[in-house]
Amino acid sequence: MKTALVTGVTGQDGSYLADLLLRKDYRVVGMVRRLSMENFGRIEHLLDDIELVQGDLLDQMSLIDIMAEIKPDEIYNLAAMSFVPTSWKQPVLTGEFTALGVIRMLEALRVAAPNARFYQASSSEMFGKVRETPQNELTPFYPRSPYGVAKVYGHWITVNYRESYNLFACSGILFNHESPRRGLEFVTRKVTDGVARIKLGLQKELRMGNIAAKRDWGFAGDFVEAMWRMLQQDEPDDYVIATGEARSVEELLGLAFGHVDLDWREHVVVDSGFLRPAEVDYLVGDASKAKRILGWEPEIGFEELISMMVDADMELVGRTVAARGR
Ligand code: NAP
Ligand code: G4F
Repeated sequence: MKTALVTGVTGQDGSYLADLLLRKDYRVVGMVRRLSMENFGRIEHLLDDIELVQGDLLDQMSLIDIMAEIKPDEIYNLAAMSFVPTSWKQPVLTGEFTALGVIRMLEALRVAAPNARFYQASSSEMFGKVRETPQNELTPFYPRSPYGVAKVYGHWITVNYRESYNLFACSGILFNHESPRRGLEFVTRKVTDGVARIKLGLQKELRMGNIAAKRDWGFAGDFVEAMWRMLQQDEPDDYVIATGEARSVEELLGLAFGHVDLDWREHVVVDSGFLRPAEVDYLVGDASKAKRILGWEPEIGFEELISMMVDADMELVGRTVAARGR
């Protein structure tokens, strides 16, 4: 039985990856940071099947101790401060978590688990003000946020440790991926939750930022499969993971409101408070290397993804409404 260590197991991707690794009969150890109250909402269904250890990307010794103790075969470094707007409000902390956190993980691996295979959660946000379209593994980076800059550091330090110490370290450059487990502040979930609240009478309007922005949106459940496949290859490498199709936030609004027979124009208010100091206008990925080498392709398309998310939020918000009525 292989042992996998997953940082960020309480997050969207961590929870889907833990589901997948359990299906593949791994021993799954999730690293969680100490909070005054547990936030196990996304992994509640897994708590009997996974082990949890306490550690923090800010604390080097905790990472070394965990790796020495559990002796992982595979390490998936998903933990990060992942919300782009917060990276302007807390740029130093973002650098500590999202950039230096990666080298702390790699240093721990180097001293305590040098034979473990390592996955780094890199991001299409590194392409930022894009140099070419679509973006592939050779496209130069031009990050547009403190988050994107931190991810560029995490990406290159992973490549550097692979080349310096001959580690099996891979970096997945993942384009946006979403699900019913997505955090409420990200645009897809903000919209699907907003649609459910409007449809069920809990709110009237939805305040949005730049609705012209375009993203290449896939399903998180498909994307964690690509992470796993990267660590099963003979050689470590870096891969772009994307659907190859870009949609605008406006198209997202049309689909999500339309799914419950609402017209988004009657409810959406553009609010300059949600605009970013520097925007990433248009991202679309070329995942042909992942298709060729990993045999990976997305299964769930954008329409199906948004319908799934609206349906899930209708059910969730519906339960809140019913509980209030009791
Ligand atoms: P998420 O839902 O925001 O989850 C982030 C996870 O990191 C949470 O489990 C969080 O723990 C943990 N974390 C944050 N700071 C930590 C620290 N100092 N020590 C230990 N754990 C810490 O993010 P996600 O969407 O699952 O994304 C997973 C990774 O992929 C992130 O690195 C993200 O930047 C990257 N990524 C995501 C996408 C995407 O579209 N989703 C695309 C490209 C790359 P708490 O629960 O305690 O807060
Ligand atoms: O959903 P978002 O906040 O995601 P963003 O900034 O693309 O970042 C996500 O994907 C990255 C991969 O490229 C990850 F690395 C990162 O961790 C995160 O998961 O915003 C998407 C777009 C942006 O252009 C934003 O300006 O939607 C636009 N948008 C328009 N109105 C909005 C809103 N975004 C948010 N969050 N809220 C709005 O009201």
